[in-house]
Amino acid sequence: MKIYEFDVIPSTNEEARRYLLEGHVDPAVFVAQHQTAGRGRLGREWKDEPGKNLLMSIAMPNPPTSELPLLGMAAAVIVGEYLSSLSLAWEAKWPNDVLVKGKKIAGILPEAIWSDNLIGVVVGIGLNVNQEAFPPEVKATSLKLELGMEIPLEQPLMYIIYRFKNLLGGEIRLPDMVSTFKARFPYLGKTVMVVSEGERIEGTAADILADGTLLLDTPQGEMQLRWGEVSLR
Ligand code: BT5
Repeated sequence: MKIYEFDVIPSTNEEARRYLLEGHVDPAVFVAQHQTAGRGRLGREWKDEPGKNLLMSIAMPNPPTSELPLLGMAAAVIVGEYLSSLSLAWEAKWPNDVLVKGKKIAGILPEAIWSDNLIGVVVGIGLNVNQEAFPPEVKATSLKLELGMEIPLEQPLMYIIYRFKNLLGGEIRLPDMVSTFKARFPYLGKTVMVVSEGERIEGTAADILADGTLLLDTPQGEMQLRWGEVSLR
């Protein structure tokens, strides 16, 4: 997979999107030392200290699925596997955050890229590696804060690329990724509040289905949610 490296750009997802719109047929990776307009979901910001964190996007003209929740989950599990290799315990927070001791260490942004048709998918991954201070309003941590040592950014980068190659090559099965995600999701069986498409829904987190949706038992009946913000009640 070709790797395009940048010092400072607005957003690696944006660069990957442009690449797909140019009509390339091979998957590629975009990495930056710093983003000036790093994106989260729903117009939120992803912040980084220059040179400290892994900021990457994978452009896939032929993704193994166009189900974005599934791809986001697979990316979260891949990041989680890397954390396990460092003996770090991690949790998966639906739809696709990775937490260590309840603090966010990685965020994932899957995006479908359309022109007339769907032309591909971009999966953006931000992993906090060597950054030690975060804005107080963000409940975040990093590898350095958890491990007490610096990690070269190439290490998680190469691991993630290797596993995405497995995903594209069919050596990773998506149902297995969903199972792992589910096993790491600490809210199953608990009463949660989900904010989804502007609505607040309370219920019991009953299951994560094969397509990555969250099944919520509510007083009004079962609901299947594709995206949302989930918190414990
Ligand atoms: C995400 O959004 O978690 C997806 C983040 C994806 C970032 C990557 S970096 C490479 C690629 N290029 C991009 O432009 N984006 C992707 P969301 O679930 O909406 O979470 C965003 C929220 O996380 C913010 O509103 C903050 O509260 C918090 N946040 C911001 N920066 C953070 C950080 N470095 N670590 C932990 N939390 C952070």
